[in-house]
Amino acid sequence: MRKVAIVTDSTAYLPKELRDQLGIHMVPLNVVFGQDSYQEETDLTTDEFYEKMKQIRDLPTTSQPAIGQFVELFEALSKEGYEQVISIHLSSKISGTYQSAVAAGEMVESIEVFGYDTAISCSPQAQVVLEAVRLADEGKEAKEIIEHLDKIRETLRAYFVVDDLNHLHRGGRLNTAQLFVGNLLKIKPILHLVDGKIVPLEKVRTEKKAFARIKTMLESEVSQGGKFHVTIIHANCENEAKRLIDDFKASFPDVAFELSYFGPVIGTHLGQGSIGVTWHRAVE
Ligand code: MYR
Repeated sequence: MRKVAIVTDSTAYLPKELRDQLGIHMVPLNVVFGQDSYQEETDLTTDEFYEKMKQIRDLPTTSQPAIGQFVELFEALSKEGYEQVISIHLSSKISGTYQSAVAAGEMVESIEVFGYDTAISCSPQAQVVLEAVRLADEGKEAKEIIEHLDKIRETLRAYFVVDDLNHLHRGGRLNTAQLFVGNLLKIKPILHLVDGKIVPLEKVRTEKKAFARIKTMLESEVSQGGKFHVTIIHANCENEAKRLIDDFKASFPDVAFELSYFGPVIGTHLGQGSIGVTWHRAVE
């Protein structure tokens, strides 16, 4: 049995079968429709969420897990015999999930808890989790694993294009000036995360131009060498994402591609039709 337990939150969108197979523990974030609160990936699937979105007028909100959920999990992991936990989360600048995990860790004395802020979310967060599992299975201690995760975090990239910037603004993740410029010029800014916060990277007028620009950024990194893994993430627009994968594959035949999805919590903030292109470079 590994000594270090690996915990993450639902926004890594790691399929349940994979989590079970690899012994990854997941704490869900919540989506709130009026009076009804749902834990994503647990009692609300992504398909159910986008279906519900078609039927409602008042858009949902989201919330981080309660500290008590982390406390309960860390206590259970301690009872199971783990000595350490690495709790890997979405950017602490866009959600209080990481802070909740750290606070819970300080409350549970029987096990050493290390919070890890990926400064990102979704598939790039999942890649960090998978590397942590690999190293934990090799018998590495938490501090050694975290040193390696820091190197991977440096290589994580996430660019995304949304249909409607109002979702991000309404949820407080895009400031009014950024919303104003986007709406005024009817542009489709390429968004990315800088120091864990969402900011526009470049203003382009069409989605086609946005993806062409993202391709040139990938090209400039791939040309420097290394093994790359790209994930295209979609908010209920799978066919478009698949077409984009085919298009990217034609330009990068040696790169590994994967398809993923923006689940309920991230989908609430980005809106249906959003597409992300993320990648990381393998680290020795
Ligand atoms: C909460 O209520 O605590 C969750 C807030 C989540 C905000 C999500 C904002 C969008 C992040 C997009 C990341 C895209 C990475 C590929």
